[in-house]
Amino acid sequence: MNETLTKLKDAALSKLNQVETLNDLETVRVEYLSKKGHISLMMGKLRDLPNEERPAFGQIVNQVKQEVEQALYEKKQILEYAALLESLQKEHIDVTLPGYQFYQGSTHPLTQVIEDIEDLFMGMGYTVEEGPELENDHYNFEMMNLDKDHPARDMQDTFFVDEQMLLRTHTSPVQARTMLKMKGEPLKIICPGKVYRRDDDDPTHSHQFTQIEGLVIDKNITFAHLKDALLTMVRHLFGPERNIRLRPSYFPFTEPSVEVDVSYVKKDGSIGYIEILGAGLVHPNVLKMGGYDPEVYKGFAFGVGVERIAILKYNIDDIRHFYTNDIRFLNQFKGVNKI
Ligand code: FA5
Repeated sequence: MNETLTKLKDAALSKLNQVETLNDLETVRVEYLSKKGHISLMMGKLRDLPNEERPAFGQIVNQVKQEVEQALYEKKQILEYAALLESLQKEHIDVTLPGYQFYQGSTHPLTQVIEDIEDLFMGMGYTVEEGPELENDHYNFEMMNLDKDHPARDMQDTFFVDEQMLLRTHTSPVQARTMLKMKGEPLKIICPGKVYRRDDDDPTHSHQFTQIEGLVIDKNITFAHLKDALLTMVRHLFGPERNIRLRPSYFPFTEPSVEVDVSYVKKDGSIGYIEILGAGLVHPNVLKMGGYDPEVYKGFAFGVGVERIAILKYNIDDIRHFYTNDIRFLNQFKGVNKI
């Protein structure tokens, strides 16, 4: 019996010695140490032996079992270490390689101007309203006192989707929409957004640009309130040194109406003026259509071109820079305002 056990042990140890993979090691473990393995079967033989032989036999089987288990454990350590080394070599990481660069973006200069103006007016109690870019003729023109055949429509030609729907030519339709929403209550709003016109592109004109509308309706509103709001905005944007110029103008939705120009230094050093907005006191017809009694309520309104503000603020020579997405141009506006 002892001889059988010694052979069994030698065979197990020899197999363990030759094993090269963890899979093969498991096969040997199952063969010798599992429930139906050779060593366990030898344990089973204990029952067949006379009582006096059992302790000695049990001791030897246990010893064989321990030796095989120990050899298996050591082999496992060796194979696992080898596997670890192999995978470390395969997944080798070069910590000296430069890391990925994460570029910090920034908001578009036009967005920066819009947010700056929003902050200013919100601080003065205005709320921000928005309206659709695909607008109904009714709001874009008719509610703004421009009938179907009004000649002033020519100044704001645009793309009509069908008889009734068009790409809005200004942010003024948001005036009409808000008036109807407010149902005759006093209001104080600004409305930023994109607008579209059949204008030929040049350094100060684009077929698509951005406006911010302002509208205040209350009792006792006068032209002085309008002038104060405009001066506050211009001084906030350009500093107290900048001059503005108010020119009498015509808009069907305001009476009287003005256009406002801001001074700037031209490339040759001379002073020029660039128009930034149109404004006026809200026309009684517009108030009436919006649900306000013009005998009780008055209002002022303005529509400012955001690109024109940005052109002046950052000394930009061509409006088209805002749309061509040249990263070298856009990178100059990182952190210009708080972002
Ligand atoms: C209007 O659009 C009126 N709705 C403004 C207004 C609102 C007047 C409320 C009275 C009361 P106007 O067409 O002038 O007005 O445009 C207003 C501003 O938009 C201009 O002063 C200019 O700054 C800008 N603007 C107009 N056309 C263009 C264009 N093609 N490209 C870039 N900016 C433009």
